[in-house]
Amino acid sequence: MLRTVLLTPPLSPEQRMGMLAEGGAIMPSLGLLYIAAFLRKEGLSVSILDAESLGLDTETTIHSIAKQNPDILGITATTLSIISAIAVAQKIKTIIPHIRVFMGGPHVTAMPRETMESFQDIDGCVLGDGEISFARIIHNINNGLEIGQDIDGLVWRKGNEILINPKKEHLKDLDILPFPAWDLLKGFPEYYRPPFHSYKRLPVANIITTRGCPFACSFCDRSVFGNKVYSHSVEYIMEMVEHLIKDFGIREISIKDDTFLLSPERVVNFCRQLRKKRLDIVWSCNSRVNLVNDIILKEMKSARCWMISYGIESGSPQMLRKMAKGITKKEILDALRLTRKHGIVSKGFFMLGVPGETVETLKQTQSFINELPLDELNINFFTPFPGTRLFREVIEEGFNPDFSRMNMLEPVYIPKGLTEKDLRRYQKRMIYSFYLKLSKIGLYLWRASKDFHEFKRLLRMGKMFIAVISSGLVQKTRSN
Ligand code: B12
Ligand code: SF4
Repeated sequence: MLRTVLLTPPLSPEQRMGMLAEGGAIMPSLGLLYIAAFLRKEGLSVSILDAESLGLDTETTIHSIAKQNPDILGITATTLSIISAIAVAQKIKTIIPHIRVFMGGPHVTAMPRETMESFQDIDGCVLGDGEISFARIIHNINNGLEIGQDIDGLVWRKGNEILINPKKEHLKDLDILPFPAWDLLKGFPEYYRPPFHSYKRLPVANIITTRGCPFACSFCDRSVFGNKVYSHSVEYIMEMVEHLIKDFGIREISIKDDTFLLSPERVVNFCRQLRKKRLDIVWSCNSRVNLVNDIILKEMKSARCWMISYGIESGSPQMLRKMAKGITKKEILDALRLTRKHGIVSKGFFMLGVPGETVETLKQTQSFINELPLDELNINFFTPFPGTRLFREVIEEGFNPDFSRMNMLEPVYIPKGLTEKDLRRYQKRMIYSFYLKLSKIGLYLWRASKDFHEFKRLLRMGKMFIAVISSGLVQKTRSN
C-alpha cells in the first residue's frame, strides 16, 4: 500500500513569533489532522510529521521523512512557510526520487500556478478543502491512473504542461468527516498550547466548527474556504468535545472559526448542550463585534466561555472603510461594553499600516484604544497576503513581497508618508498606554483574586510584558 506522510514545514519559533518566541503558540494543523483522519477512513496508510511544532530544522525533517520512505508527501503551507515547504520538497526528491509531493493550504490555494511554475519539484497543489481531493489523488496513483483525472480543485502537471482543475465546490456536509486524527500527533496534547495569554487551563485543543466566512475584509485571505459558510452540527461538535475530554484529558477548547457566532441559534444550542452535559471544559472563540448581543453573551458566559477575541483593527473610520470591515466605532464600543458586563474577557486585534494609514489615523487608533472597555490588545502590522484585495492593490503599486518575513510582526509594507519607525513607535505607544494604566492593573488584580487560573494567566502575561519591556521592543502576535 502507498505510504503518505503529511507535513507542517519547519519554521523556527523566532520566524513565527519574533521576540515572543518563547511564549508563542504550538498548535497542530487541523487541516492535516482532518486529512489524516479521512485518508485513514479510506483505508490508506498515513502519518503526520509536525516539524513546525516539534521545532525540527530542514535537515532533521528530511531525515525523519526519509526514514519512513513514503511514496507521497503532503505539505501544508501558509505564505510564511512556503519557502521552507519548497526547500523540503526539493531536498526530499534528491533522496527519494520516486516520491510525489503535493501541497495545500492558504498560500498555494491563492497562488497555485505561480508556485507550480517556479518550483518543478511540486507535483500538484490542492485548492481549498483537501480531504476528498487528496484521497482521490492517492487512489488514482494507486490505480495507475493520471493523478489529476476527475479531481476537483487540483493544479497538476501533464508532461510540461500545468493543468488547472478549478475548485467547483467546497465540502458541504462537514459531518461526513471523521474527527481530526489527534492520536497520530506525537506528544498531543501535553506538548501543544496556544500563545501564553490565550489559555486558562492546559491541556487545550483548537477546534473548528464552521468553514468559510461571508464577509470580505480587504486584508484577509479567505481563499481556502471562500465566502459560503458550512457547519458541523452541534451533535458532531459535542461528540468531538467529549472525545477530546475522554481520550486526551482536554480541559479547554479554543474555537478557531472565522465567524463562530454567525448563527445565533446554533451558538445558543451549543451553549445549552455544553451546560446540559456538564462537561468540565472552558472555552474561547473569535468574533466580529456586530455578532454579539445580550442574549448570546449571557448563554456563552453560562456555558463557561471566558474570552472573545474581536477583530477591531482601527480607530479610524477611514481605515475601517479601507479594510472593508463593515463595522462602526459605535458597534465596537457596544460589543465591548456588553462583553464586560457579562464578565467575559475581551481581546482586540488591531492592524497598523494599511495603505492610506497616516500619522493622523494612527493617533485616532491610539486614542480609541484608550477609550475602549477592552481587556487585552494584539497589535499587528498589515501584511499583504496573496489572495486578498489589498495584495493586488499593493502589487500594482510595486510592492515586492518577501514571504519569509510575512508573520505580521514585521512591517513588510510601509504606507506612503510613513516610515517603519513610525509604525513601530505607534505600536509601542499603543501597547504601553493600554497596559500601563492603574485602572487596568487594578482590574487585573481584582480578576486574579477571584480565579486561580486567571491569576496564573495574568502572571504569564506580566512576565512576558516585563521581558518585552526590558528588551526595549514591543511586538505582539495575532491568532486570527
Ligand atoms: C488556527 C490558526 C492558526 C494557529 C494554528 C495554525 C495551524 N497550524 O493550523 C496559529 C496561531 C499557530 C496560527 C499561526 C499563524 N497564522 Co493562522 N490561522 C489559523 C486559522 C484561524 C484556522 C486554521 C484552521 O485550523 N483551519 C481549519 C482547517 C481545517 O483548514 P486548513 O488548515 O486550511 O486545511 C484545509 C485546506 O487548507 C487544505 N489543506 C491544508 N493543508 C493541506 C495539505 C495538503 C497536502 C492538502 C492536499 C490539502 C491541505 O485541506 C485542509 C482540510 O480541508 C486560519 C484561518 C482559517 N479560517 O483557516 C488562520 C490562517 C491560516 N493564519 C494565517 C496567518 C497569517 C498566520 C500567521 C502568519 C500569523 C499569525 N496569525 O500568527 C501564523 C503563521 C504560522 C505558520 N505556520 O505559518 C492566515 C494565512 C494567510 C496566508 N496566506 O498565509 C490565515 C488563513 C488567516 C487569514 N485569513 O489571514 N494560525
Ligand atoms: S477578518 Fe474575519 S470577518 Fe473579515 S473576512 Fe476575514 S475571517 Fe471574515
